[in-house]
Amino acid sequence: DRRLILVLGDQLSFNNPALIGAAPGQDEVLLAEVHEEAGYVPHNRLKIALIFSAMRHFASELERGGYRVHYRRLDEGLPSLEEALVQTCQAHAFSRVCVCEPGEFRLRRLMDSWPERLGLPVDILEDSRFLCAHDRFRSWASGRRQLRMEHFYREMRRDYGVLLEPDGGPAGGHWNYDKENREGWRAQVAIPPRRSLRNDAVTREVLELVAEAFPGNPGDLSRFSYGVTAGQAQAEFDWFCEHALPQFGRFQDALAENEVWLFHARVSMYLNIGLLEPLALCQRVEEAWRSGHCSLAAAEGFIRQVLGWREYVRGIYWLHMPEYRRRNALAATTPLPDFFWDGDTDLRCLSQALRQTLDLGYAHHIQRLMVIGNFALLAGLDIAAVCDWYLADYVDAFEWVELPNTLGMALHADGGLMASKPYAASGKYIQRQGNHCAQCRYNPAQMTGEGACPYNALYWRFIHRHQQTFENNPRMALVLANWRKRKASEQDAILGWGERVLATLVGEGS
Ligand code: DLZ
Repeated sequence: DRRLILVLGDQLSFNNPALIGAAPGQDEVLLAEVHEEAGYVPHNRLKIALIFSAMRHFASELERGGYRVHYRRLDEGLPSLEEALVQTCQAHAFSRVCVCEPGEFRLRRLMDSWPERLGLPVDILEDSRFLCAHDRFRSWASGRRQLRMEHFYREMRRDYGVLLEPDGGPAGGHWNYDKENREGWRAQVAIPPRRSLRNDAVTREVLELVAEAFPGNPGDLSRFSYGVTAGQAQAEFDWFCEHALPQFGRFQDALAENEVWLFHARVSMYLNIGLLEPLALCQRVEEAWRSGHCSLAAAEGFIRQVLGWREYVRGIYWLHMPEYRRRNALAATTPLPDFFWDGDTDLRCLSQALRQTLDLGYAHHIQRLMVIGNFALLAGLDIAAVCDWYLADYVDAFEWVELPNTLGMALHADGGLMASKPYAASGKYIQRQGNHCAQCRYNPAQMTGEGACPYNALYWRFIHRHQQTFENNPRMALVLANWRKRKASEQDAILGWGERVLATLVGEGS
């Protein structure tokens, strides 16, 4: 009974359930760089490089662990994972194929036809690297009218005994210290400089391959310095715990001029391809708090993202796909403006967030949610186009995590399933969170006219257009009342300016 174990590019862990219990002398492993996976959206070149280099390094580790590994490189020209399997199964005698379930619905669907095509049984195993199994999420969700992250998160804290008092209550008396995670950036403290990794020969070869094979994709390969092994990823996380975690809590939502990493952990890309595991990170961060190294707000802020939010969005994705992908509750259909591909706009916050996304495949969550996402929401940009852009451009983006975050949270296109109100904000929010505005040509205190921050009029235009939708939403009552209090002439001026701004920025307007 000899099995062929397929390991996907985002499943690079010995704790991959398809590898647990496998027999190195007998079972063999297939990893394949293929055009279908590398091309279903125009991925950022750093994302492709990260995945290919990490795949190649993991293949070496598997060989060191005694496995025979079939590794197929992109320049062999294989079109798809299916074709890679067909060829490997034809050349060698296997009794079955074994794979961990993929993170994307698209690929899960494709796998349905594999047994027939291969003439072999295909075992698809549940991905045990996540902390909330599909059944667990379904039973939590069933019978609930609203699926709020906060309630889910508390159950996960209890399930895993994370940040609890001995009596089972939350550490420090509160479940959530979000209010202490929102300080704006005024350069209050020094940001520790990141160590930059030296790319080894394997990575350098991958960088050359990617440059050649994907000349038109975004991504500045000369700035590639991500970890590509579990050891390097762990070293980066250790660095974060030591140097950045103590300030992470305060500045989780901060927007800082010309600062890419701030105090962020920079581990989502490693978690999402299997180089790090979520529970170990949470336990290490809890330990940092218990030993007095960081505040409870910092530790809880990190753990909320990993144990709460990350598992929650995955649950939402699998509960509602494939229908979720087609939702467009606010009827947003405006095509993406060109500056989404070059960052060339004079809105300073937006330009910086877009440029670093395009160059490095990274922006932190407030840039993604409140700068780029907020702009897309207010401008009514086409949901599917925005979602594909996020999926392609972030090094940590796979659809299970990207789609709920973009479509549900940032764009409010799921009709409020995830978020009880839209994350819409004017320029005032962006000003409060950071120091972009001081050097921007637009003024967040001005509503209309040439110098006015475009987020302002776009914000009120958005509120005006969707009044009916939010009429009975108690969390929107104050905003709606504020809008309606304004004189008709004032409203007209703001709306008129909003249309002009939109026409200038995205080449449209109604
Ligand atoms: C994202 C990606 C890319 C760019 N290339 C490959 C590849 O060549 N081979 C592979 O096995 N996986 C790749 N991946 C990751 C897959 O797209 C990912 O496993 C699915 O989207 C499911 O999450």
